[in-house]
Amino acid sequence: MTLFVRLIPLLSIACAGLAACEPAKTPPARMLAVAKIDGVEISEPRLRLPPNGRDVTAGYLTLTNSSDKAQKLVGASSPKAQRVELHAHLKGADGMAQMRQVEQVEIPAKGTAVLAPGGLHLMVFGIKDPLKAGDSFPVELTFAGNRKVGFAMPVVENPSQKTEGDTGHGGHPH
Ligand SMILES: [Cu+2]
Repeated sequence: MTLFVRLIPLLSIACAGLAACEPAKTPPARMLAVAKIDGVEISEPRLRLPPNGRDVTAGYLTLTNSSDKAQKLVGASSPKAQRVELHAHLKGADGMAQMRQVEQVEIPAKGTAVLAPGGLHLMVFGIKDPLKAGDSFPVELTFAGNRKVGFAMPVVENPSQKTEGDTGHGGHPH
């Protein structure tokens, strides 16, 4: 009982100390998960504003797998687009990077898959309504086992007025 009474003031001091440090421990907002499925967190989603007059663009995000088994992203869709494909930039026989559709993106156990400019990306075709920066674009990802998760991708400015593939030497198979 005596011990218990003595501990209280010590704990109070410790808690006050932690609270003071809290702002520095807050993770950057960009890493906050917007959705989670089977141990995979989706963060940093963004859709590049389509270049002028186009209805095609690329979307990016980060997939963080906290589970102890690999997970596979196998597809994507949006009610606001005709179709969404998984794409990668792969080196062709001529050594030039070309954009290609891929069947799946693996997120290793306790690992990360980053979809970013010049690499893996979501390719969005046939966008139905004109977009502007700041809009929310709904996307649904499908993981192996037909597990689906939906979230919104913020539409971001595209200073280059290009989309993936414009510099990829005609890599689009369609
Ligand atoms: Cu692409």
